[in-house]
Amino acid sequence: MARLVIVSNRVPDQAELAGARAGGLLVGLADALVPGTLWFGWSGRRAEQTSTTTRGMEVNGITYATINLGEGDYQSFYLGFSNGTLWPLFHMMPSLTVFDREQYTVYRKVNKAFAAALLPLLKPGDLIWIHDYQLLGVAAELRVLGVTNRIGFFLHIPFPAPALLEILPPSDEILKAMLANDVIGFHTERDRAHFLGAVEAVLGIGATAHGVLTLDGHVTKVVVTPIGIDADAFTAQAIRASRRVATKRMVESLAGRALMVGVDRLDYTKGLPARLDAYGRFLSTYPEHRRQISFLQVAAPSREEVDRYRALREELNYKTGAINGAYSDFDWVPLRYMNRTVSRSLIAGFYRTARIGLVTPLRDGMNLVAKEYVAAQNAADPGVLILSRFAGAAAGLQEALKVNPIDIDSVAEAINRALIMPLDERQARHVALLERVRAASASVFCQTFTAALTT
Ligand code: ADQ
Repeated sequence: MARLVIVSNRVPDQAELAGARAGGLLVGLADALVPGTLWFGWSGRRAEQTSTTTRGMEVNGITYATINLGEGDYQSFYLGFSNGTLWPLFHMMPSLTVFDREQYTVYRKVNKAFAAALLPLLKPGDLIWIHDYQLLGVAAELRVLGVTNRIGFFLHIPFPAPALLEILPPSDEILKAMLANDVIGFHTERDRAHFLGAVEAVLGIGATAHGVLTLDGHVTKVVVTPIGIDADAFTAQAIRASRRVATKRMVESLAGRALMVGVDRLDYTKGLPARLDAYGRFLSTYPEHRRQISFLQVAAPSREEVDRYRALREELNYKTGAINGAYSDFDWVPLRYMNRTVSRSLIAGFYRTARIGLVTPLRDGMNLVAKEYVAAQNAADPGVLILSRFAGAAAGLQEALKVNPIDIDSVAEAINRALIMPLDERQARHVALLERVRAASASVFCQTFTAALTT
């Protein structure tokens, strides 16, 4: 079997490999990580200059090869073009999107540096699988260096509607660079349609009925391969977690009240201010539920060097104070807000305890929290998933209560509906959802993508 070479912006560090820290990519790729695999990317460390050679480490037969990023490159490539331009634009938030030509030049330079550092590690027959928006140009740079291996690219975030992509000044260069891949994968049909529409609108290239594009004689197949989790393993983890002292203490602290849980990276795409507003609206509209519910929101710190993220943290602190100030009683706090990373094992216990999982991003590639929440439930007495229709996960989780996250009244209504939902309806929804989460698993994701890449 061909060796798989995974290329991503960040290579997991020791803490992520040990499961102590959040890492969506690691969860989704677990099945592809067989001994012999090579994983190449940034170490997460900054140096004076971006490295030209890699440093290797082997864990369980998998080789992790990393480079460091120069401080200036980190600012322009990572914080700048990747997270200040592509991240908001691809999440369809044009008003938050900034563009700086110099940052884009550095983005291209760093993509080239990734390709150059990877080149000496490649062998004939390797399957190269590149991940995410930071590395849109790596396949094209590898082709310039003469690499003829099969190369695939998977986008973990949404792909914007064509009219939005056209806002990006170098949209033509970026799309052309992407077409140096042999396979391009997206989470949903909507993302794929947006991409094909953008290629048509910007480059004038139409796809065949099977989503095949041809540029200068090179053929690219565009596929939909939604990422998933290992549901059975997560169910087992949640059962173990429910027996832990920490989970028991959490249950005791609820004093018989229903728990609602939200788990996110602290990011403006996750819709957290609107979510807190919706909870405030719920408490004011349904006074009968006051004192009967406790909402735990975990928000892991993320991209803290960026002003917008700092401002978001302040806003959430303020809103938390306002809700608790208005509704708390001496023996009841309506909102528990944890602005820190919590281990997966603890989170699994929170999910299982929670009567409601509240997942309301404004826009999300997939959202694995929705799938984890479903897998963690006790089938005999399952909780209810409230899910934004703008998460990729909504395309595959029909039995969730779907909401538009900016319509805070509809979210408040959904919370009420979930709280009063009879057991038989909760069970029927959960059986169906669990089946869907098990079917669209992490291993199916890896297998379908690598199969498309092989043929
Ligand atoms: P993320 O935006 O990071 O990922 P998501 O898919 O929701 O988001 O979560 C990834 C993992 O991080 C999950 O396993 C979750 O449990 C964990 N996690 C999230 N918040 C956490 C917290 N506060 N504390 C501890 N763990 C936390 C990107 C895209 C998504 C896409 C994934 C995978 O933005 O849309 O689903 O990649 O493709």
